[in-house]
Amino acid sequence: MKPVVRRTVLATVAALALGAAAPSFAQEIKTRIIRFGYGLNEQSNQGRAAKVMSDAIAKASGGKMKMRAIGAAALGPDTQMQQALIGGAQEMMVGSTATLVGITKEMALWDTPFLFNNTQEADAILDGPIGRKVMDKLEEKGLVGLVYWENGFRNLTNNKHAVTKLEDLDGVKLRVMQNEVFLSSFKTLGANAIPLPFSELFSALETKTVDGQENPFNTILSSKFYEVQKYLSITNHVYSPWIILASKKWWDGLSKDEKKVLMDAAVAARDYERKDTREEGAKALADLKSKGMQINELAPAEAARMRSKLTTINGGIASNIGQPLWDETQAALAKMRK
Ligand code: KDG
Repeated sequence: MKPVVRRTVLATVAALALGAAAPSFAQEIKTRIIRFGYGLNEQSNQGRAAKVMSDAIAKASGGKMKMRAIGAAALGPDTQMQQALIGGAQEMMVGSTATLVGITKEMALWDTPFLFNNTQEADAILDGPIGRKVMDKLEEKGLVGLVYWENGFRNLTNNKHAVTKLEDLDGVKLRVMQNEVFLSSFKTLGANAIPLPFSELFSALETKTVDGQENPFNTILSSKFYEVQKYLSITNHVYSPWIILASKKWWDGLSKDEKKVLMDAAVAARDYERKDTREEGAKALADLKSKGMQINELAPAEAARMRSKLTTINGGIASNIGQPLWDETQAALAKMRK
């Protein structure tokens, strides 16, 4: 070995052995690749926000960090991606908080029917101390929560008939997220609730394995559920958040600067995503009507009946997530509503 090469190798080995930073050229070459999985398609509000986040990371890191946004559940459904993050086989994802309740039971707080009356309440609680407290519970399970995005208020679709009153759900085979609160919510309403991953939902509707489902207008449009669903009944029965997650195994190995790049990009993408979701949501309803869906709103008296029936499960949610967290949330909402 030539003396100059030998000296460089020895210097590198010595520097690394002494814990000194590796020679800068090693850092110049290394680009950090981030696999970011999500379940909706690229044209959805989720896909558009993932692109915004990817661009923000590339810009802020000068190209040293590259987020590959991989949609349409190509990396698996939410639950599979969550496990991949915990094991360190995947770096990041966005998915539903509802599919996290098997990992962190406090996430079920966000499944509470009619918890939020509007997006202002949702933003204030989710982005405030209570949302952060629930998110921090993820760390002991190997996940890091960065921010919440908006999935939105959920509404019913089905192929049997318009849902104009509680009784119309009797016996309807309704797909729900894999989550105890959603299961008990719709069993309470008389539906035959069937838990399925989002990635299997379109084919389950198409093959009539299920009669209906519930999701925000944006998702009903971007996932083309109007092609296999006739009736859309506006219930706004629960506000669903999405959550940006990182693998804790991976996250703990990042530098402070890298973590700041990711957090800043997640926040910027959140603000974009909420604005985009709300603007597109209003248009989506009109689009769904133009695509032939028969749309109805429940009469106030019927909506009130559904609400009082659905909220009978709240006691079970409170004991599951812990009465103090439940009481703190209700008190914060009461204060906002004064
Ligand atoms: O990543 C897609 C799902 O997490 C999300 O859309 C959840 O609303 C959801 C559903 O119905 O599965």
